[in-house]
Amino acid sequence: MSGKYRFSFGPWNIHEGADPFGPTVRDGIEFAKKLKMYKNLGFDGVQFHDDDAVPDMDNLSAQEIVKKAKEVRAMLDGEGLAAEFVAPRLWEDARTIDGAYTANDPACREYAKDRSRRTIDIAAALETRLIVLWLAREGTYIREAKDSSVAVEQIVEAINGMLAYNPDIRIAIEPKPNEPMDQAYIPTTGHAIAVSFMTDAPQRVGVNIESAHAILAGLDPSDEMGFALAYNKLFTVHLNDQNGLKFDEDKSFGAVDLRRAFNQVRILDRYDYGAAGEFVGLDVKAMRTQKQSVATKHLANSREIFLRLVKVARSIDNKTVNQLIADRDYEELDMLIVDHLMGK
Ligand code: GLO
Ligand code: MG
Repeated sequence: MSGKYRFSFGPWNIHEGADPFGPTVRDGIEFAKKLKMYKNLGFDGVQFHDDDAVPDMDNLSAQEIVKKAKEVRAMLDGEGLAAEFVAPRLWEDARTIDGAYTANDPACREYAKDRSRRTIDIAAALETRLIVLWLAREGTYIREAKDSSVAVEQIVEAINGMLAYNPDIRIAIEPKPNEPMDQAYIPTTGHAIAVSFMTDAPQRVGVNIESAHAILAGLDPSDEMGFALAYNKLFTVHLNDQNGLKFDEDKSFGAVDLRRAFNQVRILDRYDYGAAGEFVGLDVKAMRTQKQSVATKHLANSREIFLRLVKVARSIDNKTVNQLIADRDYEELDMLIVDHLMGK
């Protein structure tokens, strides 16, 4: 059973612990060393930002970028790892201060589109077809700064450009309602799926649902997943956990609300998530307090919690569940689920 799911995380999920109020608390680990940690932790897939694969790419030619990315492909081969996706990092350069595809300055929008084409080249060199778009700065700090209707057209136009640039790629939009922006233009799964239908190839545009992002939008992650599954658009997931409405915490999966995690696992397992090659992706951060030697436990623990919840989900007495649903005795169903989660 545990063989059925393949797990992935990004190199940024092993990090030095800096936050907006304090510096790093752990040493950096070089990329090649991080790659060596994947298999030991039980992971088969690597999620990439474009510049995780090709650092300093804005100062390299398109040919140089592909050459570097091919070197990374060889490193992955050496470790027996797959590249799950590549995401353009469109939130750090000075040209993305006011947004990337929705920047008010056309030259900045052009930079974002060009950078996205380089990301696609990197994905091809790493032998993955999946591009993740976390639209970090596509939104506003004040309502009057941009036109929210034009912004949607600009996002669709950028996506169409990417789809045309390489007919093999698929794009998973990762919605998030806020942070770094006050208000993001594509805050939820519903928005992302609606955008997909405005593009030239809707079947190639889906979503990456992050548990914490759904929670920040006041929504239940498992229902968001169900919605995407109904549209055949759940291209990948970013599982983690989140303690209420505050900054994006990226806690270990299931660490805050086990029942909420259980329901995510239950719907993924019920709909055979992974059967079409999807990875169970994590986007989790170690606590700042964690010492260097144990700063990967959040990854191993999240995976372990997922696999244990698969067992829990599969061992539920569905006959009784169905009877209680038929009887509309949801109090008893509630108790049955809680009992089951408590090991009874
Ligand atoms: C931040 C996002 C971020 C993305 C990553 C891949 O809130 O979750 O971690 O998932 O940059 O695009
Ligand atoms: Mg994420």
